[in-house]
Amino acid sequence: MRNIEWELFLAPYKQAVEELKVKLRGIRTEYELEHVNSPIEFVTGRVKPISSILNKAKQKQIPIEDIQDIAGLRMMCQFVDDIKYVVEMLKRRNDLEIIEERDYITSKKESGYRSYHVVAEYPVQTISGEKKILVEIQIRTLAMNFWATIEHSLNYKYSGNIPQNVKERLQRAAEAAYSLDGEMSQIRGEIQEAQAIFLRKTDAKESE
Ligand code: 0O2
Repeated sequence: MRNIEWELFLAPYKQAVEELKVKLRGIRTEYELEHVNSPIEFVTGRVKPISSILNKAKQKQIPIEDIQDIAGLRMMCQFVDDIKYVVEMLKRRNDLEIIEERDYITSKKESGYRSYHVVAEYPVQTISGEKKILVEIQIRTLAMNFWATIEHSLNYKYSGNIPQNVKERLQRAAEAAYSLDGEMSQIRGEIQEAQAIFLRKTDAKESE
């Protein structure tokens, strides 16, 4: 594909990512306005780079239109239990339709990776009408995100061939992150109470 063709192909994906970043970040804002602890800590989004699209299509022997994560969003939660809640919230939305779910929390990947993935159809309004495109939303805890970000950069460094000893350390680190999530869940009430006090103090200061 020529540059202009890529631009045209990627335009609706870019639009979807931009729209969904605003919409999903808006959920957190609503919680903040209501002074209720948000199940969403932060949201990021990106359009897959062309080289990664080509690699994935080649590796999976599929046309590029079938790649499910050209438009990708990530929703980070403080607690593991928030993930289910966020997924249910996404299911109730009428601006997207979830067509697939992958639970890598109950069944972690061999690497140690944990996250909950949903693939959704999202309608983008274009000058030639509505275009339904696929978006992948990854929902994970802050600890899972920390691990995945580091493992992703190591994978990049070693071009997908991470040395065995580093792989094993990463698997152990993934378990440590999961156990951290477990510990934090045990004291969820305490943490949220402290955060509510902190929020009230910040609000009071701002209105002085
Ligand atoms: P990037 O750079 O994040 O875009 P497959 O890639 O075949 O395993 P599939 O069917 O495409 O899987 O979809 P899946 O498994 O739902 O999601 C793939 C994406 O999940 C990856 O995208 C990563 O974002 C994330 N992911 C999956 N496994 C791992 C892992 O072991 N480590 C890390 N750090 N992330 C993982 P891409 O295209 O690989 O990369």
